[in-house]
Amino acid sequence: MKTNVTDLAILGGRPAFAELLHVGRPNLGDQERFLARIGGMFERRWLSNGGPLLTEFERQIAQMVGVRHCMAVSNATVGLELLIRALGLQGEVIVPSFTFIATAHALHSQGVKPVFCDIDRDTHQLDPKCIESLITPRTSGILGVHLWGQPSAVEELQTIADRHGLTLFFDAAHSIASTHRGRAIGSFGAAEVFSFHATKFFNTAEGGAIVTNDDSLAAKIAQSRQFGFSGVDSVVTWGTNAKMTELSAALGLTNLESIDQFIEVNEANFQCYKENLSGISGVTLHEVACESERRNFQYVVVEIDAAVTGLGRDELVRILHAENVLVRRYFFPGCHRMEPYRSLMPEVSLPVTDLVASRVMVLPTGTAVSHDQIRTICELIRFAIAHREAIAGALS
Ligand code: T4K
Repeated sequence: MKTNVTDLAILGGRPAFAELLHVGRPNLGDQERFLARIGGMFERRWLSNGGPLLTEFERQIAQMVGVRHCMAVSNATVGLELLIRALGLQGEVIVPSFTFIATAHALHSQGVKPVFCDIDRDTHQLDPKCIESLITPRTSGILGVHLWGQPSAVEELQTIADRHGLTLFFDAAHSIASTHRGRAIGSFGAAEVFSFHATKFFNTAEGGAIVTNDDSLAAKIAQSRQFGFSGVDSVVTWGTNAKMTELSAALGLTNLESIDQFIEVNEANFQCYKENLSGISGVTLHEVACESERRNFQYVVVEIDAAVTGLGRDELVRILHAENVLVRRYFFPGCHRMEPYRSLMPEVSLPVTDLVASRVMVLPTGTAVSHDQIRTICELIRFAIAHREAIAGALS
């Protein structure tokens, strides 16, 4: 039997939402200002290949991050691929498995083996203690992921990379506008890659950017994102088409004007969840360490301990989906349990990743979600756990 709004209502729960509540509903800036930019684009008839909107967008991102170079790209996955190639990485690169599959695929597509490493139980970031035992003569780099918009253990990773002559670089897909020790994420390692996908709190519909202080790396990437051209008819290197359009840059410039407001909304949403989830045993909000640091509060992440709640994460996800709350199980089950890696490396064992991936649930946030809706989501979670026996019967 399907548990739905009516079932919870019969049990005395509050009927939930008529509309779907998503994780990853886009935040959007001022529509008039976006249309004005698009008006200029129509007049110029310049749509891609390095137009004025793109140039200005790259300038503003570089300035915000405090780096010399920003190369906007069509998405972060291709940005990672370009960067891996431009860094000349070969053999093996150590990377967390607890990340979106694109991180691993970017390495694999460039002929580099992702060597999956476990994460820290508390931070969910790559665990520096697990890295050195994975280093072999074939290891060329470490790819950290600043998961959930929070920093990796940057200093520890850099120390290990330096000690073994490895290149450290970062997947910063979640992390624009967050800082670490007062420095913007984007300015660490050899280079970092942001995602500006629609589901990110700051978006350009599709898009991303590679940011670095390395002049020669930036020059290589600028060429390789445009087929390897240097000038009009001279191709000097391998390349692909990874260009961001003027349309995306127009959205990026518009959304940049509202980025502080998006963060304020996200932070207030996080606090609202914190208040309303407090006291539910077995439901732990993943804390955002933000003392004297800036955080974008992009994701609201909870861990469900089924031994305490009596209701597993997956059951809770089913119940919330039935109530139109489309929570997500990011990043279940971990890249090492997805193809082609599961078949290529069946021996990989990552106990902390497995544990965290089996417990994590990501809740809706952003400007499309109201505090009333958040309170109702928390009420649903509380109610489902309190009535777990009746609900478990209905689910079976
Ligand atoms: N590295 C990391 C660590 C990443 O998390 C990602 C991407 C990447 C690299 C690669 O970045 P990109 O190449 O994408 O720039 C979504 C995003 O597509 C993906 O960008 C993101 N991470 C990942 C965490 O989430 P899905 O498969 O969950 O997307 P989807 O289509 O299920 O959308 C999620 C929810 O958002 C849906 O419930 C509907 C809602 N939505 C989505 C879109 C596109 C909207 O309301 N409006 C929209 O326009 O991957």
